[in-house]
Amino acid sequence: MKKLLVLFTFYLLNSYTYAQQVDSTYVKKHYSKSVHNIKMRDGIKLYTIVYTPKDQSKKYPILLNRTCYNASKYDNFNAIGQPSGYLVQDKYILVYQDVRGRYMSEGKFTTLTPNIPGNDKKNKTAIDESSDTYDTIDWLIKNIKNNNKKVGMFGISYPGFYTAAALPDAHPALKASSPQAPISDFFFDDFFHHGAYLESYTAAFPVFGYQKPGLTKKPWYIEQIKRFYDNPPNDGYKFYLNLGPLKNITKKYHYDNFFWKEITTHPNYDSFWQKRSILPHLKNITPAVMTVGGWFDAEDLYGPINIYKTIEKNNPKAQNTIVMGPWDHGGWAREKGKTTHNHIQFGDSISTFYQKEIERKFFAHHLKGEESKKLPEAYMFDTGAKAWKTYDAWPPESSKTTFHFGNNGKLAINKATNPQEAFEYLSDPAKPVPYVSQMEGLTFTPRKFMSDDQRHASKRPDVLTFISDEFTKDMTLAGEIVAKLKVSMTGTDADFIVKIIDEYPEDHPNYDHNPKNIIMGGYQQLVRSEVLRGRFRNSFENPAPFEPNKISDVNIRLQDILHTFKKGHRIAIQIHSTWFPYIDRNPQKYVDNIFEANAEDFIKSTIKVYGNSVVEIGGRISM
Ligand code: PG9
Repeated sequence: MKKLLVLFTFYLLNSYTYAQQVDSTYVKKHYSKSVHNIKMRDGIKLYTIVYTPKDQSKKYPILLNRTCYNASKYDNFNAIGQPSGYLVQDKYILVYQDVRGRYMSEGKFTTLTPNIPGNDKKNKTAIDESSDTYDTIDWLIKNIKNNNKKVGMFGISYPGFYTAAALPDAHPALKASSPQAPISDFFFDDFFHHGAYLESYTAAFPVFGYQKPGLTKKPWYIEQIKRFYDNPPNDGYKFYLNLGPLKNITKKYHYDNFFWKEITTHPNYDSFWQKRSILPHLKNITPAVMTVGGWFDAEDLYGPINIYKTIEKNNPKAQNTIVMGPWDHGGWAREKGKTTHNHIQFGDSISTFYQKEIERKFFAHHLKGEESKKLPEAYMFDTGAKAWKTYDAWPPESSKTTFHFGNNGKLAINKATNPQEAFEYLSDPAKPVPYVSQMEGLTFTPRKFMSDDQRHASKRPDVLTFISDEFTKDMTLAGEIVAKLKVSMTGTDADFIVKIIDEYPEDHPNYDHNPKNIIMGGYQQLVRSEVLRGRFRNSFENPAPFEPNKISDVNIRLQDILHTFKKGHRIAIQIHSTWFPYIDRNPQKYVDNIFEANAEDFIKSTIKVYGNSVVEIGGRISM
């Protein structure tokens, strides 16, 4: 039990914890704390902790963080979590608030609160995160002493969603907003990826699936988490395979979880999910926005990229910046010295650089009027060159590179080959492709796989692997990625996973942070990957079965890339149809709702990918 709590707390703190350059002694010395239950327009009170600089000789901006992950973890002058030590030392009025229905705040928790357009203050029932933030900011600037009437917001993950959700109809005092690893839409972030369910998230559902019994500073769902973690397996692959169809998760674990019920009764992109996307509401944006994400963020990579792009499209004149670094989920808030993601090293103190030179200057400029060079439109880390690059547009006006599949596993670049008619494999849901190269236990959320070695997959007959010649000079791919596949199958549904891989030369040196068995020579590093549940190939709202043995188009948009394939490396592309237990297994026989499928619905299927399929990478690409 204690181990469970430690693990769970570690996840929450570690996922969103800034490097702790300051400790509670510093905060206690320089800040005084007050606690307020701020009344919203419908009368519900939200629990809000405020730290005000003791030096009252000047006025300070407010930095607001709204969270579903327990504002009280910032009690006792803890600065861990957010903001970074640089911001704490620069002195702001630091505000942490439990969102409606969480921990010490009143009201009912709603999954990804739908935005109600128009912040009509007269309508006391039109409640969403925009109205709650508006009312909070209005109260703070009127009641907290010595504030300079300017407010900044930021948050990582779900708190990143609350930051983005405050942008529509924003309070005029909101001058700077930084959604970080923000969820934008649960059908593309976190739990679903293009219709495939992320089975690797299954143990996380208790966090969001039970309304709290009253005001509390402690998690109320530990008993439900214990259903998984009381006796956690060593091998998640075997655990979930033995569990069988998803309906057994409902039976054995989440039988009383309202969020699991929402997920399992809305398997398609219906109005339930559509109205929870924040993207359609990102119009008339007034604050400066700096959206931050990690290229290896397995949870929310779609979110930051698409929040930035949507703001850019709807508000071309907005001050709108995107920052993407070599991080996993919220990695920019942690400084370990050497920046690594799983087996790969990217450089030293990259999070510190971001906190000190990018984030700190963003808020100081917009909230304190401090001079600083205008942030570039895009501040992007090249994960192959392992260096920051700036762009005045994202995606950049770079040319598109087209990859063609050739015989004998060859990958041709910008020139069609004359391949065999089709490449085929037998996809068997009873023997799915493992999504990680090493055995791992239960995941609270998936992480390591985003830059993992793919040699285990290359060896499998149910994985198509196409590899280029060795590069004689560096090749940089920057921008969007679309896989335009032509496929057929003996079944009536299938998933398609597409991976972009950087194959290292055989003499590549090992990294000293890895165990001895991790050999970097010949490493096939995953750079970008995505899945599409084939039934959604024409529409996420209206799925359709495949006609057996009939050629169909399946176009898959992967998330963006900035990666230089160095001289001596190769690029590889993999295509397969199972990816376990990262995502659930497609029965490959069309059933209306896979969450209700039975064991006998799972069938083998011979899948063909035709030679005239291509993958396009770079610049802006239309589907
Ligand atoms: N990606 C984080 C998460 C959401 C739901 C379950 C588990 C993790 C987050 O957005 O907070």
